[in-house]
Amino acid sequence: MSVAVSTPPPPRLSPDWQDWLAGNVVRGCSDADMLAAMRAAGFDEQYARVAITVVRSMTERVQAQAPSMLVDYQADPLRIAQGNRIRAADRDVSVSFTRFSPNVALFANLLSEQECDKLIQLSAGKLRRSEVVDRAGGGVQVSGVRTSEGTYFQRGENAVVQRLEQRIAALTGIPVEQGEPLQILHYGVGGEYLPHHDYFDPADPGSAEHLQWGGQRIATLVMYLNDVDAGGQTRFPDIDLEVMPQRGSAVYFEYFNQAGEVDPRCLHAGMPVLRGEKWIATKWMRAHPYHR
Ligand SMILES: O=C(O)CCC(=O)C(=O)O
Repeated sequence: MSVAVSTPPPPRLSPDWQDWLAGNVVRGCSDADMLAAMRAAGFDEQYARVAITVVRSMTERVQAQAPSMLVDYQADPLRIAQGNRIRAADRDVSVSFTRFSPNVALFANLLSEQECDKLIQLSAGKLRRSEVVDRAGGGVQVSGVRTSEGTYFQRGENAVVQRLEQRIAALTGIPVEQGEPLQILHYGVGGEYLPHHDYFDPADPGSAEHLQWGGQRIATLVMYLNDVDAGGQTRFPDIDLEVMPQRGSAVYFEYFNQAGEVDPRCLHAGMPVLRGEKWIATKWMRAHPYHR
């Protein structure tokens, strides 16, 4: 009688490692470099070789089938400058954490206290109810989805804005010209921004109008201008992440996966302010120079 031998199933490559491999393939990394990194992380050599071959062939097939998605915008694993402490134009900025797919980074001291105060002071007299994109008709409209008030500064409008824009460009690698005007937002108690995406959904009829001024949005930087006593965190429900507003810090996130498609998991919300008030500055960045 023959003996039944049960072979254990091979271990699965985790989604994070799959994304890591796919991202490196898209960036043109060699198999040898990826193999060395996987070996250093403790993978068996034979297993790593097979994983690299499989992910490379799948990624290259997707790239070949979707060239139009890749032409307009080529996503990188994370665009920000490398290092735990980054010289961003005139200021050293600390990176508190990063995560990938979707890509998110938290910066600890992007703005000085004086800069935060200055932006609030320059905005305080000219706030108007915030608006959201009209997804059906184009343009913008007031909506219960977003109950803040805000104002804008054009690119380079004053010295503090100019300085900040240079800093953001140095940090993210996204040129100043691709930035939309800096938005300053104020939320009172109960003020919130319900879960939303910052990119323009290609399926929405209203998106075409917005896309003509610099193409798709690719990334957001939310800068916290004050400490909030309770609530007001920026929440990413699909990745279980909440960032507490702390004066001078900022959360940066990108919307594309490594195949160049929008990644809906960058869904985010400004949670209701429970006590105190919340001031932020938001920079939305485009795939191409923004002109309007
Ligand atoms: O208020 C926040 O924390 C988030 C702001 C936001 O979602 C945005 O400006 O797109």
